[in-house]
Amino acid sequence: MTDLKIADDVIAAENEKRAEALTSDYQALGETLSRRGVDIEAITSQVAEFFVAVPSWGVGSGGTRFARFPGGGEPRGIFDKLDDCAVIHQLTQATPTVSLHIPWDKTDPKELRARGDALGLGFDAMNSNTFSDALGQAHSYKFGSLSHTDAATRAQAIEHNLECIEIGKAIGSKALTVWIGDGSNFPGQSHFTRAFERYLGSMAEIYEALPDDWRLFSEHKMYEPAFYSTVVQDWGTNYLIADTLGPKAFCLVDLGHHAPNTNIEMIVARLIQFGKLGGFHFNDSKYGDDDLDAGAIDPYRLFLVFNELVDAEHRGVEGFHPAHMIDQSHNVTDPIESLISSANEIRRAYAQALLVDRAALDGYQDENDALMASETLKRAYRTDVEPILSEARRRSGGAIDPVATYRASGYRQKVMMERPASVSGGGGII
Ligand code: LRH
Ligand code: MN
Ligand code: MN
Repeated sequence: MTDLKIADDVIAAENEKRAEALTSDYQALGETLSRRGVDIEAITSQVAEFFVAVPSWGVGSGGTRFARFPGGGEPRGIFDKLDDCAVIHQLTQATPTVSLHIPWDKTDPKELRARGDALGLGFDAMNSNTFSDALGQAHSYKFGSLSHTDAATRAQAIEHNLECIEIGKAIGSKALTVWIGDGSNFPGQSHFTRAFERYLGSMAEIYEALPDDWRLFSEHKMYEPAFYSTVVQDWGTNYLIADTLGPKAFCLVDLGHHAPNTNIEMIVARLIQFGKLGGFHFNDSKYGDDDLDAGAIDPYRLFLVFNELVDAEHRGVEGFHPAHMIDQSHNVTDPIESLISSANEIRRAYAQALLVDRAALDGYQDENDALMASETLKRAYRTDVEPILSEARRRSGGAIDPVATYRASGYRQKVMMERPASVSGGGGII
């Protein structure tokens, strides 16, 4: 029996208000799509089966390096975070798993699993943290972790990743994501080749310890916290890592980790072509690793990424099952609302990509009809698929309008009474 955070009758009452309008919008969209030869029911079922993991670290207010302005009812620890994640899933029916970050979420794995089970939540990729020092650790990561010049520091960072695998095994995770902050701030500070050799050596040890049914994701990022060079700076380096380590190693693409204007969908296509796309950290950005809500800035780019994913699905690319995860930081919104909205935007991009007429597109590409090829994508993108998203949620027991239902439930007000106000101040997390 799942421990529901929002009373069923609140969802039912909110859905009741919107049911008639949804029925009529869904029917109208069904007719439009049927004229295009698309069966709305097939799309709705695919959308209902599409899931994305929420990051445990996303349900609290993030902050910037200047300040953190906590909201009310901030989670006090991992169990409060899981409660908040359960709310997001209950209303969206799109986020049945949580991605944990260790040591931030470190606690007895048995309790983690039990709480996850009680809330109807599973666990997606584990994330290690060797980009900040944990209390009492012997060696500092100030000058790097897996690529550090000092062998003892590297050993400590490797050991931490092995611990993440052990925790993950106990809670049913099947992947480890490794993002390191290693790099340099000054030309000459670090030897590019030697630093990368040391990184590869450390990663090989982590790879060795990986269970056979696990995947190892390396996540690249162009800069920050290192501002001159970063050891795993782009998808090319990331591909080299995955290729060097072996078949269980894959590249993770965080949408915010590229130079502005980078053609991310093309990177996605390349990684798919060479069997090394591991998964995503979805978010949006305007300038850098802004960690804004998915689809908030450039929803067309999100659609174009999904266009590549659906194209791969359509072609039946072997072994293609990327992990879908969100990685965001919320400073001015209620994090639960932001994550609800992002889960919906991600499903929206998926639904729109499913509407692309692939046979027509193939033809236009072969005939070099640039305008009609572009129009084919635009036609799918311009389709308002909201009735499909709402209907998929409704059929799975979620909310037709999840943000409105969340507000009507009074969940935030309730946890504000239970959870003491957390401290604001300078220096956020990521
Ligand atoms: C680094 C990053 C990485 C971390 C997370 C907190 O910028 O994207 O995925 O684990 O942020
Ligand atoms: Mn990330
Ligand atoms: Mn990031």
